[in-house]
Order: sequence, then structure tokens, then C-alpha cells
Amino acid sequence: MNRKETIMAVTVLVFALGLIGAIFLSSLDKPQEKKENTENAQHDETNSDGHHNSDNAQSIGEIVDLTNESEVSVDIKDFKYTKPNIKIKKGTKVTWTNQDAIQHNVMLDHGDNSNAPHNAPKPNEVKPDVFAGPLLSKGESYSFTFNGVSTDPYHCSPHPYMKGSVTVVE
Ligand SMILES: [Cu+2]
Repeated sequence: MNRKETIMAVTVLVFALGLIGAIFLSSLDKPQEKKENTENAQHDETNSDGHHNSDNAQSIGEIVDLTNESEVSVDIKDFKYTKPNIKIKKGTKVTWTNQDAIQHNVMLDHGDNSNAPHNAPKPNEVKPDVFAGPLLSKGESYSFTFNGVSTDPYHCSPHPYMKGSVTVVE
């Protein structure tokens, strides 16, 4: 073999090894793919089986029925409302208490800029008939009494991705 032939032979050999390697790897991949597919299928079954989730229920999330309670408390902890979606009877007082070191509030959603951080009402701007609370430091609370039948989606002014809702029924 001259030098050229040797290089050619080595090239062919390397190519062949690469091909065998690729086939070997793809055969290894196949069982994994099958496993994933099975898992997906199982997920699909679970979804189609049980929960009759309407679009509305999915977007709001699970609603905790508190229509038997005359007063309701919701903690704010780890940038979340601990009971984000509640159902209450008309006339129920709901109290939010902040457990985080950082300030949070609760405020009815309001069309424009509802996804941008914005100012919370100052304590002297808070009105008893408007669902918009001031910034709460750790341990502070804000209460609002829901006197109308409605569904009130709310959020935190500095962190609008913190979301909750109050559904008020007769
Ligand atoms: Cu917040």
C-alpha cells in the first residue's frame, strides 16, 4: 500500500466505524422513545379520564369552596396566595396576611397594564368599597368584605404574576 491507499483505507474504516456506531446508538435510543411514548399515553389517559376541566376552570385553577365560612383568611407566602381561588358567600370578610419579608398586596384586576408592576394604593387611599389593598409588610393584613355577587380576579401590584380570584355567590 502506498501512502494514498493507506489514507483511503483508514478513511473508509473510520466512516464504517462511525456508521456502525450511529446504528448502535439509534438502536439504544429506540427503547427510550418507546418508554416516553408510553408515559405520554398514560398522561393522556389520566387527562381524558377524570377531570372535566372546562377552559374557565383551567385558567382560574382549583377553587376552594369556603361558602360555609363567615370569615376567611388567606396567607401570602413565598410570592403566592395560599388559597389562590376561593368561593365565598356574599357578605363574607376576607383577610389577607403577608408572611413574606417582601411587601405584597391584593388588588382587583384592572384592564390596562395589569401585567406590569404598578403602584399599590397608599394606606390613606384605601376605600372600604374598592377591592384594592395597600402594600403589606410582614405580618400585616388587609380585609375586604365582598357585598356583591361577582367573580373578582386579583393580583399583587409589584408582582402582577401573583394571581388569585374571589368568586362571590348568594
Ligand atoms: Cu407581591
